[in-house]
Amino acid sequence: MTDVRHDWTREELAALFALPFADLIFRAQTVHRRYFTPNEVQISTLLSIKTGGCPEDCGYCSQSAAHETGLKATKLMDVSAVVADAKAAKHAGATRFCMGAAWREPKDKDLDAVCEMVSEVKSLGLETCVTLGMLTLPQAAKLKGAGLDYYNHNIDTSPEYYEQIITTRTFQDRLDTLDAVREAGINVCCGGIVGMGESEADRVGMIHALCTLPSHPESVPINMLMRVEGTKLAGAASIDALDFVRTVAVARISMPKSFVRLSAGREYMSDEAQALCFLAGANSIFYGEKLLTTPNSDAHRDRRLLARLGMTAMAP
Ligand code: SAM
Ligand code: DTB
Ligand code: SF4
Repeated sequence: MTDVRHDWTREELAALFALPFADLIFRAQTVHRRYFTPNEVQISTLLSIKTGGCPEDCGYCSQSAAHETGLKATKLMDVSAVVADAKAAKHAGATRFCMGAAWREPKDKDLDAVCEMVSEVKSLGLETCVTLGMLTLPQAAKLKGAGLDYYNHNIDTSPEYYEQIITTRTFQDRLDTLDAVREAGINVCCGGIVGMGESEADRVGMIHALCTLPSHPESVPINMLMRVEGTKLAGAASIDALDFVRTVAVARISMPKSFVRLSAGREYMSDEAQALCFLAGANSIFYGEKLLTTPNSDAHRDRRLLARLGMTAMAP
């Protein structure tokens, strides 16, 4: 019997969260080794190609126009500048280049420019990923035509907690975009954030929404909230690192073939906490000094950490 299932119940996932820590990690590591080469990590680099001034009101985000964060809004970058950054990322060891834009959805003219970026970055031999907000099927098809490998669009949290975080688009809107991306034949990168004041039941609900999708996302980013001054969630209580590790483990067990990405928040984590995340089945990270607008764990520290753990970067 395969353990890739789409019929997980919330009760089953809650029971995983409640396991003694070592039992949970043992299970996650066992599943991980069934589907992946152990000790290998996929490395992506992020670039914000259009920063700030976003009309959405996501409570965590430095880029929402609803927040006074002191972030300077920029126009869409030139294709040549993006390509220069992608070359540098490749040189530093990334195999995937992820471009993010602070839009509710892309306008046609902007989408044309992003398609050009995608095909240029792809021609460097990098995998491509973009996150541009909501998409229609024709827009997704256009990106696919340009050679896009992955589209990132997170559900962010459980369906129940969602309205506490975002009011300008619905959970269903997110699912509709994911459907369009899937139908266009693009790999789906979809996960969420922990540390936004959600309950454990909400973490169960978030993983449940992901692992009961008709196809599991190929990539599942688990972000720890980056608390940004001026955002609605600036004062959120920090979460227990072990609860974060548990979320990674439950994602690994419930979506065995997906890359689980240890995303935002590594900056806040000790090397030991990150090592536990890898042990729990995380096998993808963002590499580079910045995420989109907030600091990332620095590249020097990452190289040292991977070396200390005997881990290597995955070949493209
Ligand atoms: N505007 C697009 C959208 O929201 O679909 C793309 C960019 S958006 C920054 C991509 C994802 O990054 C969000 O869905 C959220 O999950 C994550 N993110 C944004 N700000 C974050 C923060 N402060 N801490 C952790 N994750 C964050
Ligand atoms: C995802 O899940 N995490 C990345 C990526 N997808 C686009 C973004 C993290 C952003 C963290 C906050 C910032 O740097 O603005
Ligand atoms: Fe805009 Fe994306 Fe930030 Fe939401 S997460 S405010 S959609 S940039």
